[in-house]
Amino acid sequence: MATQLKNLSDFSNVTIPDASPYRFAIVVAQWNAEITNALLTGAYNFLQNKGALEENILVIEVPGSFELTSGADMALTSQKIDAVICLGCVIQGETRHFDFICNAVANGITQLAIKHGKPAIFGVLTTDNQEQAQDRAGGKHGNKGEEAAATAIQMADLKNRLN
Ligand code: DLZ
Repeated sequence: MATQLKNLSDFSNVTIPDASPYRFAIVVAQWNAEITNALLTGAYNFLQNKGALEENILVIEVPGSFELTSGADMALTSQKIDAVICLGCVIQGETRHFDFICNAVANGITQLAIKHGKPAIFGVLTTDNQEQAQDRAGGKHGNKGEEAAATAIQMADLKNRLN
């Protein structure tokens, strides 16, 4: 049964479908682990709260956000997964690394969804500093891992209804 999502300002009027029929992979980067672990907790708990079974949530760690695309591709290729959630945190530094990683992962995840015909969700924080990241990983701007999980459920359900 669909339930009304609470506590997320951007999603407050959105009805999130029942997640119990679906299998999810959460691919999480280890760089900025304090932030990405908080995103993981938000995403994992959200999926469970919407009915996803523990055995239907596969968590995969990759070194950095740049590796999210290949980790998610491996999951979608080798496992029966309905949607993959990519979680990472890229913080602006003094070099252009930030731009390369952000562009690569955004394009990579887009291509991944098209290649597999399955939802691949961009749950990557791209911030100027640590404080902005904390604000979005359980701080004053909520937990973007929860929003990524909500999107994954919505898209898995959409694909199911279109099939
Ligand atoms: C190298 C690097 C840098 C400088 N910054 C981040 C970051 O802020 N967030 C993140 O997730 N990963 C970072 N990385 C690591 C890259 O994502 C990647 O793991 C390496 O470039 C190896 O491919």
